[in-house]
Amino acid sequence: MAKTLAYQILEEHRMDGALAAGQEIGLRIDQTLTQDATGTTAYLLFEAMGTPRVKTELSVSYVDHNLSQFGPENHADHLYLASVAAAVGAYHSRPGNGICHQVHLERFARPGKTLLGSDSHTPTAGGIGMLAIGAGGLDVAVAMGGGAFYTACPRIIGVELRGALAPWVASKDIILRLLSILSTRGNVGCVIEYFGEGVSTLNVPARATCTNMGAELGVTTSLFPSDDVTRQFLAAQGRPDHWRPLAAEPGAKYDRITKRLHKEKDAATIENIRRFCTEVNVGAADAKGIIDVSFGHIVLDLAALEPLAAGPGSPDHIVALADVAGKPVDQVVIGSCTNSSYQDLMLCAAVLKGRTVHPRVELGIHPGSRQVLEMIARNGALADIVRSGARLLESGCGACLGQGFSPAEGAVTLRTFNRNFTGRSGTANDQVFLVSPAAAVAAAVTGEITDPRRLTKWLGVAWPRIDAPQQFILDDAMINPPAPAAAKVEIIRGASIVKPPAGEPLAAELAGPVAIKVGDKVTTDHIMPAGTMLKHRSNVPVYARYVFNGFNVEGQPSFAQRCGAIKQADKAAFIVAGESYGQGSSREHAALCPMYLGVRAVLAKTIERIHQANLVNFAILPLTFATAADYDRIEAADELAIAEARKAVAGADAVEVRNRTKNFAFTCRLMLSPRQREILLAGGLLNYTRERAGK
Ligand code: MIC
Ligand code: SF4
Repeated sequence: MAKTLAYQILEEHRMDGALAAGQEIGLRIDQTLTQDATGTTAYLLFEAMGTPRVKTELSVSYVDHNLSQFGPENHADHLYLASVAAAVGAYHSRPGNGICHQVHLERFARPGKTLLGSDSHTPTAGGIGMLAIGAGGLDVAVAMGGGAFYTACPRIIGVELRGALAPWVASKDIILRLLSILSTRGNVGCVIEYFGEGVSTLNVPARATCTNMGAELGVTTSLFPSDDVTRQFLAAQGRPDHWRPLAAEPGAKYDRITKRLHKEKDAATIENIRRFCTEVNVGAADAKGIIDVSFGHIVLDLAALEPLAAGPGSPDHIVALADVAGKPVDQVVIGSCTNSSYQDLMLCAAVLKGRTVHPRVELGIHPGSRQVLEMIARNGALADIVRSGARLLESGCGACLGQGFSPAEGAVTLRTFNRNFTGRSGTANDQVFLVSPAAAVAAAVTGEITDPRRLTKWLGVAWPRIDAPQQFILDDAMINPPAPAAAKVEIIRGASIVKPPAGEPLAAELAGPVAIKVGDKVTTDHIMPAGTMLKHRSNVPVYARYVFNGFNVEGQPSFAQRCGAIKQADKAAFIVAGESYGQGSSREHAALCPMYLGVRAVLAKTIERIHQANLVNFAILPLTFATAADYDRIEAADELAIAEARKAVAGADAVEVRNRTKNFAFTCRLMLSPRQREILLAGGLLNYTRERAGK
């Protein structure tokens, strides 16, 4: 049978398990990446495993997330990361060198290889034809030690691109359109594979914008073929020998996808599935309005795409830019691993040239990497940006995760980022629209949401065609190579670098109160906020004080304090959640810190892939309601009990949970692979890995 591209790479890297969708497979990982916010824990866990040197072809430790350096903690992280990378054989990309995904794409990503990164946007490298997956730091640490990465063998969603984008319409609009079709829910265990004649019209950074934001769909990764455009990009990056042609085999079949949707709530999504997917079947609605919609592959006519935006609150609140045009804008930020490439910034510079940022707007620009910054500095585009009044921000993540540039309450801000979960900007009541660089810069000069296609007519700005450079400026001086194996390297550990706590083997019975009940789409940003608390990542006891910080009510005990009392009473704490619990980032602190506080089980309607794996890795039972309505019957502080927790984890697919307060029992599913069961019984992946190494 003709194979998809994803299955070709999976087959080349399979170490364990069968290549059948839904089955757990173990993959050989060629490269890993970590960043500072997840990297300190990943390296501390790697050290705890006792492996002296990394065993991958390449491991890179980036510093890009927390560059604010208020207080000593960030710098202490940088010193630890630089020294530990040198000691264990990893490369270290120093602060200032750029955002991990952008730099990895430029300097290291290779078609046909596998990459595991402790960051959910690792799939950015899929733009070059690499199978790149985001995971928790502990999974990455295991891969650095040569262990397989375990994940569900994916179903493949085919996305056929036809034609070419019109002027001012961007690859960001492709992925926003996909978000309007697939939404952020219900795509767990899938891979997006792009194909079709439209692929060759997109340059590598444009492809990477699509694969980057595939993370918002909740898919395992996204993948483009490796073709002549890829070859040219790698040659311009001085790496022609890293190219390898790759594509799906002719006649490869993509999976038929079924989504459970709500007739009214998801009406727009259903309509889009009808418009953009092949062979659509819409089932009949049940008594609760739930419909099964199944469809074949997605077809996007690039020429017909229009500029889009994701409205405040979620990356899948998609609106046509033309429909919100005219809304006054207070702030614009261009950057992030989604849209901060050379081409992105050149387009912005061309619009800003000879103009001043609109009087009501503050414009900030984070170049994606030092390479991008140097390119625009040397060709003069930076001068046009500076002259326009834009504020030049560091080559790093910055505003994307609330490290500065927070908007005023209620202020309208347009960002070229990938996430706009409420509060992520650092402001509780934020109004963040996610848009393409073209739409962002259009708003920056007009002071209102503007369809960028109107710029030509309104301001006489000709659409600037930005060609891929024949040669990028190459300088890896800010990437420290590892020290030779025989060298003695002192690992620098500041006071804030604290060994992460180990998990406890699962108890026979779990009993205790619901420490919190939350609704649908609670992201890891809600569970474990970044912002000003980010600097505590290397110190779990301190960072754990902020779990569910946004849900804490002044004058009442915080989530951490409630958990403290539960722990003192020698009970287990439970979390009850709605749909898509843990969506968003790979941050394992959203599992590690609750584990530290004594949380032993999460009961949710559905749990997102990376977070589910992180819960298992940190010995928290990921349970899903067999009957979604049981969620409504539980209240915060209810006492729950799982009498046979250990026995169920050892072998059952379901477990009975008793609500002792309201005196009823209900069933939860335990969707676990045999390996995950062993991990939970052992008290987490670290204990499990150590036990196996001992054997
Ligand atoms: C994000 O974009 O949410 C982050 C910050 O990059 C996270 C990683 C983290 O929390 O450190 C991610 O995407 O995984
Ligand atoms: Fe950094 Fe934002 Fe990308 Fe996360 S999404 S890696 S915070 S730029």
